[in-house]
Amino acid sequence: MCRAGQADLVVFDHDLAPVQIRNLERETGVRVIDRTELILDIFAHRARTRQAKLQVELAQLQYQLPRLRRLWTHLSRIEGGIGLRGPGEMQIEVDRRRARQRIGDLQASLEQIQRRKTQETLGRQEFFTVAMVGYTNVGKTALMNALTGERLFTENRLFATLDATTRSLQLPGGQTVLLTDTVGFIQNIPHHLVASFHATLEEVREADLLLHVVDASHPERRNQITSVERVLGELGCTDQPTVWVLNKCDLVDEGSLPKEQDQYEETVRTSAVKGTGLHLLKQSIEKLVHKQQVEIEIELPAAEGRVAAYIAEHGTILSREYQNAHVRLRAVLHPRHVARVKEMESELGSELEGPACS
Ligand SMILES: Nc1nc2c(ncn2[C@@H]2O[C@H](COP(=O)(O)OP(=O)(O)OP(=O)(O)O)[C@@H](O)[C@H]2O)c(=O)[nH]1
Ligand SMILES: [Mg+2]
Repeated sequence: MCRAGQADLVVFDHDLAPVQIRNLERETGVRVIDRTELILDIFAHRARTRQAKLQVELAQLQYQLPRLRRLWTHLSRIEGGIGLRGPGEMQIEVDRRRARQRIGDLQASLEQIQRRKTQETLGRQEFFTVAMVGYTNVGKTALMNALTGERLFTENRLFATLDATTRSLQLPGGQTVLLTDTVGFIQNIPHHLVASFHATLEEVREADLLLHVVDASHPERRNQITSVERVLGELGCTDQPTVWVLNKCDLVDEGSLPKEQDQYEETVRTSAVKGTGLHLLKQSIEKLVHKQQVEIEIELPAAEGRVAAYIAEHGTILSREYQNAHVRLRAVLHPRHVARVKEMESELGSELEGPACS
C-alpha cells in the first residue's frame, strides 16, 4: 500500500511499542508514527498560551522518554559488552537525564501557573460555573461565542481550542454564571495528555454544571458520546448535573436527531451557526441552577443596595415587599451564596431590624 500510494508516512490508529515502530519502518521504508504521536503533534501545532505549550511539551517528553533508546541501540550493541559501557549507552543516559531534568522543570513551571490560576479561580468561586465538554470539533467554541457574543477562534479542524476560556453569561432571569470552554476530547485520548492537561481539565471537574455538546450531524456521534462519557468518568465528573446539547442541528433532519437520554437532566437542540436554541439552552441552564438553589427570605433597610445587588447577581429575586423603611426580599440562591449573604447581613449589623435571613 505504501508503494502503491507513494506514501511518505504511515499513521497507525493504535499505540505502537518502540520496537514495532522500528520494525514497521524497516519493512515499509517510510516513517511510521502512532496515534499518540500524531495527536501530540497536532497539539504542539495548536498550543498558543504558555500553559498549553508547557503542557504539550511535558506530554511529548513523557511519551519520548521510554523511546529514547531506539535512536541509540545500534551503537550500544556495537560498542557495548559485558561490564562495558558503550558510547551509545552513555548517550542514552545523557539524553534521559536531560529529558528528566526538563520534565522536572516543566512540572515546576506548570505548578506555578496552576497556583496562580487557583488564586483566580478562588476569586471566581462566588459565581456559579458551567463548563462545556464534548468531542473535538462539535462546536463548543462556536456555541460559547454565540451565547456570550465573544469572538474566540473556531475552525473546522481538530483541537482548535487547547486552553480554558471563561466568560460571563447572563441567564434570562438576570443571574450571571461563568461559562468555560475548554479542550475537546477524543477517542482513546493519550493518557500522557490527560495527565499534562490536568490543570485545564480541572476546570471541568470543579464546575457546578456541565454542558455536554454533541455534533448531532456527525456519522460517528454515538462513539463520540461514549468516548466523552468515558473521559468524564476518568476525570471523576459523574455527579455534576448535565445539559445535553445537540449542536449542528441545522445539518440534520428532525427525525434523525439522537433521542433524549435519562442520564441527562436536560436536552436542548442548538445551532451555534444559525443561532437557534440559544434561549432554550440558557433556560435549561437556569433550570438546573435553580435546582441547586434554596429559597430565602430577608429583610433589609430599603436604602441598602449592596446585599440586594449581590442577591440579584447570584440568584433570582422572587418578590420584593416594601414596608416603611424596609424591603422584604424572597429569593433563590445557591447555599454558598446564602452563606455570603448572611455574612453581609451581619456586617450590616445593628442597622438591621426585624427577622434575620431565614
Ligand atoms: N453547520 C454548523 N456548523 C457548526 C455549528 N457549530 C459549529 N460549527 C462549525 O464546526 C466547526 C468546529 O467548531 P468549533 O467551535 O471550533 O468546535 P470545538 O468543539 O470548539 O472544537 P475544539 O476546540 O477543536 O474541541 C467550525 O467550522 C464551526 O463553524 C452548527 O451549529 N452548525
Ligand atoms: Mg474549541
